Amino acid sequence: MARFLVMGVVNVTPDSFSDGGLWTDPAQAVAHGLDLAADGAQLVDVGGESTRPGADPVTAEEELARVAPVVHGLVAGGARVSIDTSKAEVARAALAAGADYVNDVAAFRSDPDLAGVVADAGAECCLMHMLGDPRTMQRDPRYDDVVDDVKAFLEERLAAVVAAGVAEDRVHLDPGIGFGKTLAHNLELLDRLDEIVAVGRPVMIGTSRKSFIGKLTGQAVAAERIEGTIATSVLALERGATIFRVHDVAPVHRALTVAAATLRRHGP
Ligand code: PMM
Repeated sequence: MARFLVMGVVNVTPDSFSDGGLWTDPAQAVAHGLDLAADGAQLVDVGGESTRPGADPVTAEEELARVAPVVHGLVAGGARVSIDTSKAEVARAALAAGADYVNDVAAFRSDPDLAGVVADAGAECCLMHMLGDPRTMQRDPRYDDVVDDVKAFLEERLAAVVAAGVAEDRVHLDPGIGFGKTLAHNLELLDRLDEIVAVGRPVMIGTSRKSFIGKLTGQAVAAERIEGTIATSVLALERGATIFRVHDVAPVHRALTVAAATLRRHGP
């Protein structure tokens, strides 16, 4: 892989925590995604189900109705598209429409057919750690050792999807910042991210605008948490992460470009 890859976020949901309701019109969502691609996003991640704490699930029909026109429009516009879903039916339709990456916050646990869909398409995928589900995950999350526990989970899920037919070299791993984690858990995962990188697969990190940044800075408005997004992304790059899922693609891409040029192992 190149030095790093920025994944731009387009949530086609009424209720995502930082951009919910902004991109429910498909034409506007497509235009926004193409803007993110022009800003440096090599992948545009399209999501039709909110995963914010407390969110209720949606049906596959509803999710597909939200994302299908956006995936089609982005592919037609020349963008590389990722589908953010836990459902095989949604992933199958998105891959058929030209997406080639499946980003699942449930790490292929919630739909037994998802691994087969990804394997058949030869798509890349991301397995993310989450404790519980979005409705319950922020209720007093506990770990023996958050990094050891997340790492063991990701190793188990990697083995499971490979056993289900997905080629290991198509799989990326994500510790799931904010998904069943306290502020202290998130900071420890970021600080010790090299231990997740040591599993041996490319690591994705998603700190963009998340509430732990607001807890540190006092910023209540998610869209204003850009400096914290940049600080944590640069730190994660230094620890070995290579894929960055963010809303504010242009500033994060510029920051990572400078940081990567500075780190000897990433080269000029
Ligand atoms: N975060 C969100 C949604 N999907 N996927 C991965 N792989 N990693 C993340 O950290 C992640 C994700 C929640 O953020 P959003 O509501 O702004 O999309």
